[in-house]
Formats: sequence, C-alpha cells, structure tokens
Amino acid sequence: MSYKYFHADRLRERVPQFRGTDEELQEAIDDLNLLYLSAIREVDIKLQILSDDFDMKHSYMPIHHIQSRLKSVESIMEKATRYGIEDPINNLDVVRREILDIAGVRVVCNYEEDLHTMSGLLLAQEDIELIRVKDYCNNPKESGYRSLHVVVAVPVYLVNRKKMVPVEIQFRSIAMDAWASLEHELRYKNKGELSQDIVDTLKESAELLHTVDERLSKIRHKVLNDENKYSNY
Ligand code: 0O2
Repeated sequence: MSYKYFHADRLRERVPQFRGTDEELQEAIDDLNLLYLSAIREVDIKLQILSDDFDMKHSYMPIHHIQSRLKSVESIMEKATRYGIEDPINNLDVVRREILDIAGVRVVCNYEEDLHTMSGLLLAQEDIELIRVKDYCNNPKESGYRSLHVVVAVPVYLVNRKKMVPVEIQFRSIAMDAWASLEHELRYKNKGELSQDIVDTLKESAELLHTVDERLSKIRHKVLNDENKYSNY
C-alpha cells in the first residue's frame, strides 16, 4: 500500500483553488495520505490480532472480513464544503479537525452481537481514544440502514512526531453489509433518486434481514449452549 496516492501534475487540476506551489500541494496531500493510511493500517492490524486471539481461544473468528478506504481529495472537499468549511483546500487543519471519516474501515462480522464485542475490545485498548459512536444498529436510519459507527483516534508514530489520527470504523453483520452495499449501488445508479415504492421496499428488506440476523444469533446460542463452547464471551 503506497501513501503516494496522487501525483503532483494531476493534483493541481483536481484542486485548482490551492494557493501554494505544486510542491506545497504535493507535500500537503502526501502528508494527509501518509497519516490516514497509517491510521487505517493500525486499526486493521489491531482488529486482525483480536480476531486471531478469538480464534486461538475459542476456535471462532468473529470477523468475516475487513475493508478499508481513504476518502478521495474531491470527496473530502465536497464534504468539507457541505459542512460549511470555507475554502477547505487552503484550510486543511480545519478539514482534518472536522471531517472524521477521511480514513474508513469497515468490519463485517458474522453475527450481530459480534459488532459490540469487537468494538468493545478495540475501545478497551489504552492507546485508542473514543471520539464518537453512532449506533445505527439499535437506532436504524430512516432508509433502514443498520451499522455501528465508531470514530476513534489512533496514534501514528512518524520520524519526529506522534499524531492522533481519526478513523471511522463501521461494524456490520454480513446481512447489514449485503443490504448496505446493494442499496448504495441502487442509489448510485439512480443518482440518489429512488421512487417511494422502492425506498419502502428497501426499508422492509432491511427489517427482514434484521429478523434473519436475530434468528441466526438465536440458533448460534442454542448450538453453543448445547455444546457448552465459547463460554468466555
Ligand atoms: P462511504 O464511502 O461509504 O464512506 P454525512 O452523512 O456523510 O454528512 P456522517 O456523520 O459521516 O455525515 O454520516 P453517517 O450517516 O453517520 O455515516 C455516513 C456513512 O454511513 C456513509 O458514508 C455510508 O457508508 C454509511 N451510510 C449511512 N447511511 C446509509 C444508508 O442509508 N445507506 C447506505 N448504503 N449507507 C449508509 P458515505 O459518506 O456515503 O461514503
């Protein structure tokens, strides 16, 4: 994974409003990429270690898979403008303070209860700082979207400085992730415009999948109790 994500000649055309030189622009973006990609790595490795330890102790891996993404410069600028930050490309310090999902990690777990187990284990680590939690599992969005969003700050140690860097972690079950991916694609394909009928059907589908999640958890507990395994959860 390279932090040199963007190249100077292409950057200028993407953010023509930047007031400094091409070199200054490149440096600012490289710095942003290095910090946020490093923070993603830190979170990713922490979660993998937790999952491996679960596997060692209980022969069970709660995490199905992990994905990560770095927001593009355009997307950061669009969100900053939406948040009312004036001239964001020339005020990157404000952007970094206000936009908390420049680094994003998505943790897809097997069962719904794993989301809180994994987020709890991560938040218990002493070098992790909790910034914000949005629990869309217990309080789903109007669309039907369910997920546990946790924003943390993780330390990134560079040659001559330490920075606490925010990362948004979305914890989802497989069912929640499947729904969100398909709904996102449908919305994207229709440029955000979906008829009320489709919106209602999508919401209903999210609720059905939630019922399936609950049912699968019950089955799992039944099996685990029967076999008396994983008693340390
Ligand atoms: P990406 O690339 O998926 O991350 P915002 O709404 O962005 O102004 P905030 O507080 O970050 O501000 O919003 P929120 O709703 O807490 O989290 C936004 C992210 O959650 C989205 O990221 C999606 O990933 C996901 N999300 C939220 N609501 C929905 C939904 O109804 N459907 C789907 N499929 N995903 C949702 P981005 O920014 O869209 O991009």
